[in-house]
Amino acid sequence: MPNNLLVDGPADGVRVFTLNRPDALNALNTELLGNLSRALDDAEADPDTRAVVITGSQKAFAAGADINEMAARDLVGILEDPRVAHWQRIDRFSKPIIAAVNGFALGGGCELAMHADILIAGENARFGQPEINLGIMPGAGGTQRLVRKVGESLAMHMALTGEPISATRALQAGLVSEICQPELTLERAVQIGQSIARKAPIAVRLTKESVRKANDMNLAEGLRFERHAFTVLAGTEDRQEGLDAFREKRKPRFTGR
Ligand code: CO8
Repeated sequence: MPNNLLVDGPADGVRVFTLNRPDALNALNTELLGNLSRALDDAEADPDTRAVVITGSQKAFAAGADINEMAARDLVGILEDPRVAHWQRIDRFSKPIIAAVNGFALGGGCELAMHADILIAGENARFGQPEINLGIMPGAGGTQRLVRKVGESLAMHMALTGEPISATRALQAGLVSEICQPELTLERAVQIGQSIARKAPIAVRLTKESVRKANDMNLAEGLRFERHAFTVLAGTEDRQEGLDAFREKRKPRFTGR
């Protein structure tokens, strides 16, 4: 059976994961999610990996959870669903994740894209939560992350009608940060990953954590968290290096210390 997750790199600090179930439009079955989750464990442990890119094919980033697999699960099967742990693993990943999305990002595919910290979309991308058409609802963050990203009205529209939105609409709504030609989506995402890979790793880690706290905390708590993180960075060698390099008009050499 072909490997349903291709792993490339790290090259220049970036590892690329390509979802590879072309016959099912990269539908996320338990095996694929498990492979992604283990690949993230490896990337987490590897100091040479500073950012990861998740991508699919030109036709589909991922067309959702695997409907055949889901149909075979009853209530208890869903209650004890092993996929939940895999989604949590993706959510816990401490390094930046960039999604390079072409084609369909539907249901679990849209939810996976929303686990990314930066989302780059090809002009042909379609984002949607069509679960309602199947008599179910989003189950991996599609009602929670979507509303935080695009606001309640559009999130309700998407989740209640199942209608997908275009890349342009996703850009306007703030779901994606950039659109490009489909052939360039992956290249652009890797470029962004490489740019992040050149920064000070502890500063990157704390920045990601701090920005994400904005979803979980009120403003006063979030500002307190940011202040602590900012203070912690004062103890790093990379902070000294960054400030010295600026004043000496040279490029910094960050070591992750
Ligand atoms: N699961 C399994 N197989 C799929 C899926 C899927 N989600 N999507 C497409 N496929 C398969 C098709 O069955 C077809 O297989 P075959 O050739 O053997 O018949 C093949 O991929 C190609 O698909 P189409 O022929 O349908 O291609 P089209 O270009 O005509 O249509 C669409 C593309 C519009 C994307 C269409 O395939 C479609 O509507 N797919 C389903 C989209 C969907 O409803 N997604 C939501 C799934 S539910 C979900 O994601 C819930 C997540 C909950 C997570 C909870 C975790 C704990």
